Amino acid sequence: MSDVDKLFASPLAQVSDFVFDHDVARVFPDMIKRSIPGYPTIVENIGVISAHHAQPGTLIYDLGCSLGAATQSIRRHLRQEGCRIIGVDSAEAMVERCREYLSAQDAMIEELAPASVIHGDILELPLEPCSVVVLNFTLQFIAPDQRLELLRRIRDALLPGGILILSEKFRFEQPDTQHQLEQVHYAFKRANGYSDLEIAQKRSAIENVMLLDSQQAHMERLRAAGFSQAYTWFQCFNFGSIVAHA
Ligand code: GEK
Repeated sequence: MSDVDKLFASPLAQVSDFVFDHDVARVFPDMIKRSIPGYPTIVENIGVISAHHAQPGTLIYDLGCSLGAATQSIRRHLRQEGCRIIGVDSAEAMVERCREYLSAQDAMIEELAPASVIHGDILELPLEPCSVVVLNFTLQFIAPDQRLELLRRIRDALLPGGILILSEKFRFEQPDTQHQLEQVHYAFKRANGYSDLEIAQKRSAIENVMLLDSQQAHMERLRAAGFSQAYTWFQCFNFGSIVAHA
């Protein structure tokens, strides 16, 4: 169902800012697996962590769901009765394909928790009371000055005992650490078949649209948003995932 990512393989006269369009949606599963170290582990364990914390009869949100990888994982692991999952994404191309993937999952496995996908902006979507919210590599695409407000709204929507799972690419304050982890990330991409040209062109395309925070900045913002506890449960190179408790 997914093609091999060759979007940046040929020299481009001008590298435009990265957008989540039909071309990206077509190659997305291949692109994200070959670009984010630990992505399959993170996605699988978002299912485990969500199933551990989900409360019966409540909502679970997957914000910036793309093709619904996290939603599918949650559905595979969830055992609680009466939960419903809502995926949200602002890219129409992603939403269309996500619905197809979820229908395919429904056709293969019986009695999964119902999941639906909303085409919309998570900055404008009113959030209903929920027990789990997932932001799997989405917050880094939100304008920095909107991030705290979004986290506050998520915190306010979470029921007592609820959690947010926040995965991000991290920036490191220490220039040496930043350099070393960036280099090893490029080595990971080369090991997955990306050329130096692809790596350089993708980097130019994404640098204006994906603005990174340090782990410390994330922790401070989560605290400011009202979360009582937050910890990193996974890290591979400069990518990681945090659980924050309401
Ligand atoms: C996964 N979570 O595979 N509102 C809604 N969606 C948005 C917004 C917004 N304001 N801004 C960006 N997006 C997924 C991967 S990808 C990460 C998430 C990546 C969406 C955007 O359209 C894209 O689908 C997603 O956030 C980010 O588990 O490509 O590195």
